[in-house]
Amino acid sequence: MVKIKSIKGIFLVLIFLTLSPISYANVLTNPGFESGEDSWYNWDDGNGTNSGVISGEYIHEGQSSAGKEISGLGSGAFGQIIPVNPGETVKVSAWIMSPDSGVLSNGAEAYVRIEFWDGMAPLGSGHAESIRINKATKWVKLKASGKAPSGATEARVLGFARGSTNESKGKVYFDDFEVNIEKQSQKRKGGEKYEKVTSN
Ligand SMILES: [Ca+2]
Repeated sequence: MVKIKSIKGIFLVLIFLTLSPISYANVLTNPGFESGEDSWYNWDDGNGTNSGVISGEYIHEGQSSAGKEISGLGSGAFGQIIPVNPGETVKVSAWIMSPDSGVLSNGAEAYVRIEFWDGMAPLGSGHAESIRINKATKWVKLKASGKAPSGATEARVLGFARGSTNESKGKVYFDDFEVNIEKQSQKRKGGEKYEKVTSN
């Protein structure tokens, strides 16, 4: 007698991976400049064209904001350094304005910028920017979002001011930054794969 072995059915249970973002509440210290420059660096590219001051003159909330005055060709920023891991998404928002008394003009512009660094130097990719303002603007919330590339250990969150010509000028104020870091977590559901074999 020949023993016949037949496969009556093959059951596959698919593997489901659910991706659910884990988000951290605002990770910035002193996000609204109420403690002056505490935890922020006030960077100017060295030729004095982007001096920055903590101001009580134009405020989105509280008593203070961070102001930059553009006068010519150059860049400057108020920045804060956030530790990140590759693959995490950095979401930034900030309020920005340019007053009638110091209208951004002649190629002066301001925006939110995210740079990813390896701890020593900026990486070659992954940076993100919001839209730019380049004229008198009432308080407006700008947003930018970037994903930390391979090798990233920190994100630099910047309120960026830039003059693109020698005639660029104007003032810009930043207030109430918010930074959330989103990390994707993988949950595995199921994971079985088997054959049901019946012998006759
Ligand atoms: Ca403030």
